[in-house]
Amino acid sequence: MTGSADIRNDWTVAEVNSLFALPFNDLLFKAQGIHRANFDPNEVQVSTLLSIKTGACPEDCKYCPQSAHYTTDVEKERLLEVEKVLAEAQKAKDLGSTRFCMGAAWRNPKDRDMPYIVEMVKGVKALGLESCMTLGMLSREQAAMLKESGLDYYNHNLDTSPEFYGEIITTRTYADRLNTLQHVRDSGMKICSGGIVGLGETANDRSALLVQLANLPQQPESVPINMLVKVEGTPLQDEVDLDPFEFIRTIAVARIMMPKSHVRLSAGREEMSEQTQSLCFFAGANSIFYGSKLLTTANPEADSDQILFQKLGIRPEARQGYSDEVHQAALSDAIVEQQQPQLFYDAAH
Ligand code: SAM
Ligand code: DTB
Ligand code: SF4
Repeated sequence: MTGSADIRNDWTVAEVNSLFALPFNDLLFKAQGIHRANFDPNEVQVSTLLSIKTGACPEDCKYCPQSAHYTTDVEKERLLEVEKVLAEAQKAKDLGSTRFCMGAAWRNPKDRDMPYIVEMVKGVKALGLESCMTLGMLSREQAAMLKESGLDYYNHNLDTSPEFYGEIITTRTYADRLNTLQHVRDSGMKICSGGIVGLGETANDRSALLVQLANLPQQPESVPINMLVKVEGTPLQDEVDLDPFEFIRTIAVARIMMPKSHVRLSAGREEMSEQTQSLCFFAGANSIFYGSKLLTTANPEADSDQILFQKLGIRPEARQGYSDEVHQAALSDAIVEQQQPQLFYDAAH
């Protein structure tokens, strides 16, 4: 065990399998109890994503519409200009987002890209937003440079279990991913790392992924759980749907194992009912991507999320370190604007 007393880094797959096997109500009750002991259960952190460099990626991740190995409808784009990125960050802020996450379809950033990346981070920070980037593998030096420029979070997912990983990605190894996470941790940035479910993995693989994440020397501050978005042209376009209850269970088990991390109900919300999403919040998810686009695929429109938050009495979480409402105001205002008598009625009964 390391770190805080209630954080464990010695989980076993067998033990996690038995959490998954609990009756649904027992599992959700346990997860909700742990959630309440660590977070305000009615607050959800809201992040907005932007693809700053789209398509033509040399990696072969079988789920990904941006891989150059597959033919999809994704339009390739060069690295966006800094001004354009900052204009999108401003829009995200106006909509009430507190974190701006920039993603690039790269194996790793090239040194010639770094000056532009650094300007983007500085600009996003100057707007008063938290910043996150996901650019592929990072060297120790690149991680230090990003930290120096003010980057708060770096996203790099383990995606699945070590055992199943080779079925999904062959162009970089699990060890490469763990190395990048170590460089990010050593730089002092916060880690955002999670995975995807619905890739055709087994229940044991889902447990093994969560064991990898929870047993890192220090648990990731942010844990995105993505449901596969099946994109035409990718090898996983016809993958069988994962039962939504299995997805909700995955969120609940992540919450139990990583009690102080934000667990993000990440890709796949566009295909989920409001009720499935609500059970994910009950199971301990307390972060979402907000805004009509993820990187290349659709996400629920901002106004439908505002309505969902209002129905559930969920408030957007303030930016870390800001106890006041400055950064909450825009989204809270938007939610108030969405309120209608019928919704008040629903919320009160
Ligand atoms: N290229 C960088 C990398 O892979 O590290 C950053 C961007 S990549 C799109 C970030 C993550 O998005 C992946 O690790 C994967 O978990 C998730 N992702 C990509 N395509 C997805 C899809 N079709 N459905 C769900 N999640 C997806
Ligand atoms: C993460 O775990 N999910 C986000 C973010 N990190 C970069 C990406 C989801 C991408 C979904 C497919 C797409 O829109 O291209
Ligand atoms: Fe490239 Fe990232 Fe997509 Fe893999 S997930 S193909 S690394 S953009």
